[in-house]
Amino acid sequence: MQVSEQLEHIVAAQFEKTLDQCSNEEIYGALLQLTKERICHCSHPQSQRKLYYISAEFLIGKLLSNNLINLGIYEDVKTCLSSIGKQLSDIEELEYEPSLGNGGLGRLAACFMDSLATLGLNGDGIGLNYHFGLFHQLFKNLKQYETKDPWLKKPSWLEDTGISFSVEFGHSRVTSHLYDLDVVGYESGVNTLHLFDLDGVDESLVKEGIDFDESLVDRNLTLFLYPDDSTEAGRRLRVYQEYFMVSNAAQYILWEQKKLGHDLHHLDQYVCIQINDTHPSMIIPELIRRLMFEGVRLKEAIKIVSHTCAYTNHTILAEALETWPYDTLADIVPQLMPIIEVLHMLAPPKAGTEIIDDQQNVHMASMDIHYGYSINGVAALHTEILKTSELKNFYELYPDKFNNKTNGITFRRWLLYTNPDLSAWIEKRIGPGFKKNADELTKLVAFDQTEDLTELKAIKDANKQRLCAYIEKTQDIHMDPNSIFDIQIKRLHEYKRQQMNLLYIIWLIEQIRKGYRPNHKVTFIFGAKAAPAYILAKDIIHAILCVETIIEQDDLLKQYIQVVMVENYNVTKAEKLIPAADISEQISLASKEASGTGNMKLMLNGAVTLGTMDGANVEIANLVGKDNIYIFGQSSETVIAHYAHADYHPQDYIDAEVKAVLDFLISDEMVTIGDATCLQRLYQDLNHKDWFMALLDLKSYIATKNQMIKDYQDTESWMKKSLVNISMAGFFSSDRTIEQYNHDIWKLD
Ligand code: GL9
Repeated sequence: MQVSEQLEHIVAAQFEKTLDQCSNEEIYGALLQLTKERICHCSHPQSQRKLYYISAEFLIGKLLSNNLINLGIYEDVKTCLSSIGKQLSDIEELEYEPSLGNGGLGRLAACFMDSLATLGLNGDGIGLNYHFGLFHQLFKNLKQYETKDPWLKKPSWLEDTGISFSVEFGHSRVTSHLYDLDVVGYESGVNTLHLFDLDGVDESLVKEGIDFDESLVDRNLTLFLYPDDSTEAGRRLRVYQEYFMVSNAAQYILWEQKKLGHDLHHLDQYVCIQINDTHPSMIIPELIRRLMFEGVRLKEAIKIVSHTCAYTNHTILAEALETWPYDTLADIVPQLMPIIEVLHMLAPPKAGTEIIDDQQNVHMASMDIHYGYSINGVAALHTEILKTSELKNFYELYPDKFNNKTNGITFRRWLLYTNPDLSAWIEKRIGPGFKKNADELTKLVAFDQTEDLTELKAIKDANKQRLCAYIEKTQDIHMDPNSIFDIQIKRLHEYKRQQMNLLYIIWLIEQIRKGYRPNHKVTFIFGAKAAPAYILAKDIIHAILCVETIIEQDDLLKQYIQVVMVENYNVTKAEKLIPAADISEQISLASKEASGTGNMKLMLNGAVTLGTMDGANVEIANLVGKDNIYIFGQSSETVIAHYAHADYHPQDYIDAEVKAVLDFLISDEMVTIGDATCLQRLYQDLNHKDWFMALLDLKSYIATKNQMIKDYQDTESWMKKSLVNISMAGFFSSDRTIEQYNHDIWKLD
């Protein structure tokens, strides 16, 4: 049936109207139903062996357009709507974004779901159905405030399966409820994302703040995406959520496998489980326990599970390598403790690889590594660092378990959807094959004639205009589309060094005031949320917003520079920002950004990277060559050595020029508009601690960024760089990543 015909049918049945009589809300409802009806005709991949990708986060973003694209009816729907004077983008605005993740790790899981379905691989996701996603960020008095983010509205993509399990804790027992979400592949099959929830969640328990009351666990367990691990209550909530997730996962997997008639003694032949960071690590003892309920003896259950589970490490930052006090676990999940004890005792006795350490802390990653059959990092450099330093002791025990899987992104969302004009430009030159085989993008390098590049520039300019209109509409800020758009969008974290970017801007302010006249206006765009309890991150946001205001109110400065901090950065905003970027800021302290995926999205959309040799930047640099990327800063070896010798002191890097930049933070003009306490704290930190070494690289950052702005003047040569970046981005398709996972780890046939 034609799209228009089907839509008319749906609205006639649902609302007794014709399409042109419908409100946008009604059209949204109808499109949802149309999509679901079409998905019913897609088939699930059917291999014997199945992957279960368990993750505490799936940052899926809005689904309507993505599903329409993958079903191949996006253009038809657009045309149909425009025939009645409507725009798909207006309808899309009505959809709430499911922000079920904090950042890259959750978004990666979502890209993986898309690629699994697209490649026809039998792999489902398992996670939690948080009622409130990552908080909504508001700026008030030049500071971040957090408000709740309800997203579960009707109509919704979620399907109630009626499936439920019982999950026990030390002091309570709860009943779960499973909701399923279809994940449609591009012109291919469909997989399922299973999101577990509680039966009796009480949304009214969330007042203004976001806090957890353990006595109400049967009503609030899945209320929010773990918001705060700075408090004991926050950490305990996390243990509750993690166990709830994996206990449901274990029960679901065994239920499904038994239904398929598979012999649980050979579970490892039929099932592989990917443990996404340490949040799902308790799946190991829980699955062992559940297998024992099914009559499998302990030793055999351990062996089966060890051949079933594989672990991905996403960061070397200690804060994310979870360890839980033994007593906390014994209190919340006492049933796991005998098994964790056994796993601890059976593991090879090697210093630094203990599951339970002398201080009675349980190390989740140690359990994953001893009892998983594969351990992977997420970019070549990151995996090397795991092997040679962070997980060195484990690597000596199990060299064969270690492997690298460089991250990727789905090109359906991050190119076809976000940048339709660029997609058309590409298709006109190399045909449509790149949509399924991203490597074909390399054919583009040949299209570097003036006409090609002029068109490419026009596309970038139009995307910048669109972003300007959007920012004007949403934040009432006017931006100059002819300025250079220098974009840093990612979680706010000291290691990502938004503060270093800010110090550059301050340096530039001081230069302009001394008489320097930049030859091109630059708009510095930030998008970042700070974890609610991360004080210094919030101070950095405050300082950025203060500088934004100072420039805005200064007639000289605003001719040359502007700072725009985008409020409530999320997937939807990323989709609008990325196609408009000229410069992609990837300036983490070398060794700290495991991979990054925003770097890949920006490159694919023609931005040129300004970055350190960190994470996947290293691979980007190798692919595009040194003329098409701007690299600065100290190497990861140097940085790791500074930490090892504890010999980094910010004072060693403060000369008169740097001092002037730092002093600006607590200058009268900052303190008059800002909060002196916050600004002082940031100032003191940078002067005396600077744990993530912003000052180490500040000078080379300034020089490299200046060079970049200068080079932008030569439009044709800049656009060539942009073209090379687009052409070489094919390697970063998540289809490639997933094929590698499948080939090396999952082996689904
Ligand atoms: C992260 C890394 O910091 C990123 O560099 C990496 O690209 C992604 C995906 O592998 O994983 N690890 C991590 O804990 N987060 C990452 O983004 N954190 C969040 O998403 C909150």
